[in-house]
Amino acid sequence: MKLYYTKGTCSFGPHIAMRELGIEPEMIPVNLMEKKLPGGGDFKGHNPKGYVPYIETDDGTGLSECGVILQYLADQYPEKGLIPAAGTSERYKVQDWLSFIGSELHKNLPPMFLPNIPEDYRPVARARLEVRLNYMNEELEGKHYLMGDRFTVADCYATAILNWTKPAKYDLSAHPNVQAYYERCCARDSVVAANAAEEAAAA
Ligand SMILES: N[C@@H](CCC(=O)N[C@@H](CS)C(=O)NCC(=O)O)C(=O)O
Repeated sequence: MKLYYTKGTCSFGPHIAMRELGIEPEMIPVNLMEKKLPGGGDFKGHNPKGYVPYIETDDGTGLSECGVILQYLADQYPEKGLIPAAGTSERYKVQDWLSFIGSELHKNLPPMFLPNIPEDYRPVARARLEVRLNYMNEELEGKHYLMGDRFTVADCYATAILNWTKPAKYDLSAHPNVQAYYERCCARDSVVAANAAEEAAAA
């Protein structure tokens, strides 16, 4: 299984899921600015969309959307319990979270810290994010993870995205359940291992 990734991006979500599932990925770093692979190869020759994450499975399937990659990975190892069975209401609830993270968190956090964003848009993104995190904070009341006691691929994705609260200088203490949840996710062996692997590859 090949994981095309860039350190510090959303590709960390699928990377966490792989570590949870015991998959040792072949990790291929992507230079996102130049769309280049190590050795100068053209990343868009693999993923024409030019963004990470991108995975190539052993049967040659290529997948390029976080929420789909995460479901694909978890479905390969149903016994690991990283996602409920397809067709169940729990599965739709995980998909609900994946979609929320993808459209409401993933796309509202980067405008707070990326360069080349009009300065007057930054507070707009911040205000939108705050509303979304208020919702998440309420949902996490009394829960360990987004689905309750069970860690799922939605938590893998959320961890990768909440990492950006650091460069965004967004103080999570205003959302104490989210803050405790994020710290709980970061302490998992899978997250520690994925971090270590990306650090080692960058060294
Ligand atoms: N629709 C994709 C978006 C992935 C995405 O935004 N990737 C960012 C990194 S977090 C990226 O590679 N950006 C570079 C680009 O868009 O050219 C998904 O949900 O997985």
